[in-house]
Amino acid sequence: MKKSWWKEGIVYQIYPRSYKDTSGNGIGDIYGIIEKLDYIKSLGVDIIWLCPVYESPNDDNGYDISNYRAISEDFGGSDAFDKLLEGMHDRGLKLVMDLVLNHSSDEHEWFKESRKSKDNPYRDYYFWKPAKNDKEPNNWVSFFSGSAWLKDDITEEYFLHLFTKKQPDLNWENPKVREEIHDIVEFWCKKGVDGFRMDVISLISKQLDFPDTEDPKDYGRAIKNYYANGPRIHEYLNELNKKVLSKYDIMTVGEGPGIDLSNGLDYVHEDRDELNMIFHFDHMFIDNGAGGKYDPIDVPLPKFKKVFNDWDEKLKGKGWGSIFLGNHDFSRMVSRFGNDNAEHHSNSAKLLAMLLLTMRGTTYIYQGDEIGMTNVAYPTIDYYNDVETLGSWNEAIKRGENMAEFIKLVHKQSRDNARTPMQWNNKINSGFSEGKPWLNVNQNYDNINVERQQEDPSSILNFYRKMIAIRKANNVLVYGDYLCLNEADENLFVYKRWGNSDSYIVLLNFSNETQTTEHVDADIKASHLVISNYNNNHSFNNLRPWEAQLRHYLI
Ligand code: ISL
Repeated sequence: MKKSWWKEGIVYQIYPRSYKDTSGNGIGDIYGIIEKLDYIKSLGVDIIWLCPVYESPNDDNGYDISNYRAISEDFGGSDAFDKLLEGMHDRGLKLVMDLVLNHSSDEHEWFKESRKSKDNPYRDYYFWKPAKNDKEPNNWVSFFSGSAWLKDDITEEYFLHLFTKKQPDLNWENPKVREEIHDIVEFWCKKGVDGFRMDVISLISKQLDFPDTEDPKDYGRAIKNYYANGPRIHEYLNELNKKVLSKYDIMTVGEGPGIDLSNGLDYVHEDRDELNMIFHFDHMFIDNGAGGKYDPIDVPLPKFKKVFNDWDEKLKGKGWGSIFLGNHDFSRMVSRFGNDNAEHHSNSAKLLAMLLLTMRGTTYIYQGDEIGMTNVAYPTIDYYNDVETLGSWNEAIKRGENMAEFIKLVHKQSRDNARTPMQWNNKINSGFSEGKPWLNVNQNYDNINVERQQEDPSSILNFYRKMIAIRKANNVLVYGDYLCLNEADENLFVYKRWGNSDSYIVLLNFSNETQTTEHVDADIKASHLVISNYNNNHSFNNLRPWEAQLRHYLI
């Protein structure tokens, strides 16, 4: 495949609200990121994906933008941003901005105009519909509970909002909207940013007859069949690429709810000039039961492996993948896919790091995962901030659920698990802020923090550094072929990566018990150990709980 910096690069994702507060107002800011640039560089990563920092009323923590060209004063304004970009480029780090183009804030000038009257020139910037039989125009449910339509008093029509009611969906059918969007993207390209993560880009083209879904409660299906992959999606992406993106050396990664194996390649095929990469969610929604996220089911390891195997097979030689196990919208990866009990915490976090850094596709590391930050369990709902969590909580009350049980689901599934402040040290508020943090710090910061792990050569943090250095030094781990050697095995994930002259074998024990590898058909005997998460006795026959080995041999 064609080589490029964004295939070889390793991405570190920052949720700025929770990274580092320098002003004392309890909200992380851009100066905080600047303060930590040397730390970020020391990880060995190449690219920072910065979650939204634009002006926003923060109904959804920045994913509701009221001015696409201005940086929020809460985060330090545009001076801070310019300094950040300069500080990053000085260190050879690239910046990927988060762009939210499916919807704006209802406080954006366009929407303020749009609501005013049916003949306002901005009316068609959004989707307005009259009532149908005195009710909403259709039965669509928003991502955050309740109808996706809200009636506005001024004109008594409904507007579409697939997310909160303060996030009206933009009407990409309107060429003026697309022109505005092209200008915004060009504005940031000219500023010198190096790429974009495009929020819910799979949703930008709508089915204009807005058909009812068969079953609004079957949410996954509604997203796939009704909200995502609309009729003009590829035309819009192609146009954006042609008019703006192709003129710059930048990377793009589209967030893709509703994208699956049947259509994923259409977004990233190298001949199609649309996006470089997408985030699909096949492994992230894998534990959603019939009732969705708050109805979780157990996931056998083969099902998890199959997602990686199938996607690699689908994309290989034609498009490029994104490898991630967590972000600001999901539980902490070690609590979810590893084991965050004291005994297994460190090894399982390192095992997941090895997975992230040995798969084919660009690696994305979410802030705090490099020290194994875990889920949080606040005692009551009052501690939670996330609009999705609160919406689901209110729906559960309406359904008459047992809320003492439901809080346990919130502990497991809330997006706030990933949004607790970064744990820098064991001082007040984990070194995140001198003020009251906007979201409470996870109380395990005494034990899990950057400062402590810096000094410990066998820490999770230092394991990340080593794994990153290994990947960066060995392009076989980037471009080499991939094959899973044991898809059916319930406990072990074993795969190889190989090039013309050498090969790696990755052995991962996803269980709390020792497992034998004797039944795995692999050339393990001739290999030597490159790195492991255990310090001693590296038998390849028996893998201890959560043991991870990267092995190498010449072909
Ligand atoms: O968070 C989710 C599940 O709990 C997802 O359904 C998520 O809402 C979806 O992947 C879209 O996420 C993106 O757009 C949202 C924003 O709230 C998320 O933070 C963002 O990543 C709306 O802009």
